[in-house]
Amino acid sequence: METSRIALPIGTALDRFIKNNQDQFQYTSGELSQLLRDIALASKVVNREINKAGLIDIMGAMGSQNSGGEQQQKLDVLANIRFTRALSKGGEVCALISEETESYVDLNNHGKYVIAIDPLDGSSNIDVNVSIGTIFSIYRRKSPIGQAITDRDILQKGEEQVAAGYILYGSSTMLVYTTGHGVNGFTLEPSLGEYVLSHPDMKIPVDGKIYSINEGSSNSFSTSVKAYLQFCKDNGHTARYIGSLVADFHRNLLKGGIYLYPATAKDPNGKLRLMYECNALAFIAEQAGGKGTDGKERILKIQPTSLHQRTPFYVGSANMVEKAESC
Ligand code: P6P
Repeated sequence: METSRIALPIGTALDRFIKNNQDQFQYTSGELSQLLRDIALASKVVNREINKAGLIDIMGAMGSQNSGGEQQQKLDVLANIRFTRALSKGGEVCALISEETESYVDLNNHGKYVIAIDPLDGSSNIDVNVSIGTIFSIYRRKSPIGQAITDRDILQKGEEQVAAGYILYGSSTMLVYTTGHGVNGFTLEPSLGEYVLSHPDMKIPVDGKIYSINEGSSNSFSTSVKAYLQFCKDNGHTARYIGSLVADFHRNLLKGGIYLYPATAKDPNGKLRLMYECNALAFIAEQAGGKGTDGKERILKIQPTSLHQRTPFYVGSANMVEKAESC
């Protein structure tokens, strides 16, 4: 007997979700849709290249360095080109801050938004097939539209973000973002090329048993960081560290946990970047009920003084971040 196949509902596509929630975005209706659509499109292109990394000549280093003197991988440069093109075509962005470029890129004086992006974080993991990610923050420009971009547009505190998110190129490709009204996760359905709502209203557990830190640097950790790590070990916590920020952050967001990148001898101000790594993830963490600090104050309260400045970063379950701060 013919059994009828039950067609599973496709679920809410990203475009539909944005339109359904447009009223939450305080600016004129189409802009956020356009921005997120541009980012989603670029991520699909990058995702396709990443999935072929072993087969075409885009693995390995470019032989050039980025703003922080780190070796650029070929995919770093490609991802930066893809996101820059997508965001300039949309016309909504006046300036782009990227890990891959020394200064900000002036895109369109009539654009209303400034975007800070790490096009491909953890890219050194590409060659060993470990998950990597894109991290982005969206700000509203401060200067009048049509005028030249100023530092007031560029060096904004994390609390000024109007939206933020990440794409995780992992066992599945996910886009997770917030506009300040909670956090929602979308999974790419490759056969359709659509991001579909898979993790509505994401909340990070208030406590957890996972701590993520590179203990290879522990000789230079402060006594307070060492004390917190000892607390974790005395309380049977599990160490999980992939060495790819977005992957570590995403796991801890779902399961509860804390990611720490404190000051070390090699990186006395921490390794991670305020503008295009920490601000976005701290915003998402807080929107999901967690915390993001530099060990003393909220990341989102830090006034940036330079595009590529680094900061110590403690992010994840609220109770775990508070405990780490209290050590
Ligand atoms: P370490 C990747 O280079 C990165 O920026 C993050 O994705 C990752 O969490 C961290 O640095 C790893 O740094 O010093 O532990 O190798």
